[in-house]
Amino acid sequence: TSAVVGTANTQYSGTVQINTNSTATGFELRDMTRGTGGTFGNNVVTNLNHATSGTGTIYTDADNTWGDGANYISGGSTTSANGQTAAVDAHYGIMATWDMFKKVLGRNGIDNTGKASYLRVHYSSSYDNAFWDDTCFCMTFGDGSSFKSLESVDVAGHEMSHGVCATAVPGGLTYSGESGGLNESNSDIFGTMVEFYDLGGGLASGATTIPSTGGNWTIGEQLETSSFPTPLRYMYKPSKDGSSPDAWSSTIGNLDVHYSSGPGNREFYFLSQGASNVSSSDYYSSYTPAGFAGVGNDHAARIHYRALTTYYTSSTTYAQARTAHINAAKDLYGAGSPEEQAVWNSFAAINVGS
Ligand code: ASN
Ligand code: ZN
Repeated sequence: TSAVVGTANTQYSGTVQINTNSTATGFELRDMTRGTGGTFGNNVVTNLNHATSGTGTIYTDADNTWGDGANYISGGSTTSANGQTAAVDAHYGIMATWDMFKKVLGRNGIDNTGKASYLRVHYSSSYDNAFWDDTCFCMTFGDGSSFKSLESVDVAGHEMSHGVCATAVPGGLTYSGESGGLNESNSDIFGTMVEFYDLGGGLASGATTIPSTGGNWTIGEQLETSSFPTPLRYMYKPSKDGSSPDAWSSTIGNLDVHYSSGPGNREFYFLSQGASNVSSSDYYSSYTPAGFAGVGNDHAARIHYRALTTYYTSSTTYAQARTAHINAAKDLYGAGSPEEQAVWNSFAAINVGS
């Protein structure tokens, strides 16, 4: 077998080049260039064919041109059955995520030793979610029902980032209470950074920085349908989802982790973009300073990553995260740097340490 490059007609990213494997009988959806060891020896994509357990079957193809680029809505006019399009979207999303972590942040894959993962698609029927599982070291995607098929780049990046968090923080970041909100927020932050990296051409160019324009600050906007016509989450103003708070309060740990993530997402948005380039109704809370400068995606992502990998523990709270991010900004950019100041401002803006 040998590493080759195929063509993929994706649902969410257009026609792209993907890394595949040439075998004696055809081609395999196996990335010979990313991941070693693990269950399959490299990152691969498998077809669950609507089952809810098992490793699934690795996708194969006769001509190394994959998918049909159709706009799949399970239960809608176009269903994805067990087709390749979902598989190549997932594959592409993890290629971009893997490279963003490696090229920008210097992390060797999910666990920093390059251990391969696998991606299972067509989980169950009309399943409206995707998830990471520590025990299989794998990611799983449903075909959607209210949502389109779940394999957008930001969602793939979100799921793989759960694996990063689980291996980067000793013992993992406990998935309940405030630490659970920070765990979810970490996945939304890196899922969004992957989207900016990808849309800025980072995968093809091997860029070592993350651009600050070209992506967006919502999660799952590509999955919208007429029955669910909004993104899953709004990082710049979490309360737009109707359930997430914009700022920390002492009871935030009682919320579902996908809502207690809101202030963490908003803090990162402020850290990157500052608080002056959104309309006042979109950023204002009584804690928000009149306006302050952001440091851009690249520096914000490095600060966040250093805080996560160097200072977080399994029980980190919002107040402890603030200290972690201040220390990370000092380590990377110096005490008194604009980056350190932006961390103070961005946490104050979510009512932490204000
Ligand atoms: N898609 C969800 C997530 O990754 C699944 C879950 O609730 N854990 O957060
Ligand atoms: Zn998550």
